[in-house]
Amino acid sequence: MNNDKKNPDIEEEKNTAFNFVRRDFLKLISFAGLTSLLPGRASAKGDFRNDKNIPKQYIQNRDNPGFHIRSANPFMGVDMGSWGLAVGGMVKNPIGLGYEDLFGLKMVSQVSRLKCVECWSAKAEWEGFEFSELIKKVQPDPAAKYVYIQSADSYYESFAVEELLRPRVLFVLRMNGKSLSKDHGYPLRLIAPFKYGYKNIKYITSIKFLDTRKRNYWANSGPYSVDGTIQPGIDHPLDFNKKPLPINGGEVFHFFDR
Ligand SMILES: Nc1nc2c(c(=O)[nH]1)N[C@H]1C(S)=C(S)[C@@H](COP(=O)(O)O)O[C@H]1N2
Ligand SMILES: [Mo]
Repeated sequence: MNNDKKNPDIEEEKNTAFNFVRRDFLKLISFAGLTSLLPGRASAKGDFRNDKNIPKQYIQNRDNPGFHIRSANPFMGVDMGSWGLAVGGMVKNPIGLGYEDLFGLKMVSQVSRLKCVECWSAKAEWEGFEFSELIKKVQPDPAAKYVYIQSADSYYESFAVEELLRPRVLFVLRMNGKSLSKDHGYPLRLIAPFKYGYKNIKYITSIKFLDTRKRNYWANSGPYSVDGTIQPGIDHPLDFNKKPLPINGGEVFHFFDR
C-alpha cells in the first residue's frame, strides 16, 4: 500500500492483532491478483481495492469520518427494477417480497453501534423489522435451525435462527431517519449489534432456512469466524476522536452512547 500515510485508519489499526491479519491478508491476495493479471510486472505492488483504482461511482471502502463504508466486492449498487427479497428453503410458504411490501411489516427503531473487526465503531439510529415478522409469513420447518443470507454484491452470511431472533437484531430499511443510502446497504441490510460488522450483511436479496450451517464470506476469504461475536478488546469509536476505549465483548456501548 503506498497511501498508508493518508489513511486515517492506520493509526488505530496498530492497536489490534485483527487488523494486522486482515491487512496482510489483503496485501497477499491483491499481490497475487495483480501478478496473475499482469505476469510481466513482477514489481506490481499495492492493493487493487484501493479507492483510486476503482471507478468512483462504485460502492467501495471509504473512511468517511462519521461512518466508514466497507465493501468487499465493489459494485454499482442494487438495481431496484429487478430487486426483490426471496424467503424460502425449508419453509411451508416460500415468499417473494417487493420493497413496498417490506413497509407493511411492523417497524421497530433502535440506536446501536456497528463494530468492524478493523477496530472502528460508529452508531446510528436504525429502523426495520424483526426476523419474527418473516418467520410468521413463511413458517419454517422446525428442523431448519440455520439461515443463509445472500446479497446483490456476491456477499453471504450465515446464522442460527435463534441468533436472528435475539433482541435488537433488525432487518433495516432506514438509517438516521432516511432510507438506507446506497453505500450503507439500500434497500435492505441486517443489523446484529453483538456481531462484528462483517455479519451485518447489506443489499440482502435472499434468506434461506436450512438444516445445516453454511459458512460466510469473511470466513471463506479471510481469518474470521463464522460466528463473529464481538470479543472483549479495544475499540476506536469514530464519534469520540478515535480514542482507544476498552470493550467488554458482545454489543458495544460507550459511555457517550444513549
Ligand atoms: N453485502 C455486503 N455486506 C457487508 C459488507 C460487504 O462487503 N457486502 N461488508 C461488511 C463489513 S466488513 C462491515 S464492517 C459492514 C460495514 O457497513 P457499512 O459499510 O454500512 O459501514 O458491512 C458488512 N456488510
Ligand atoms: Mo468490517
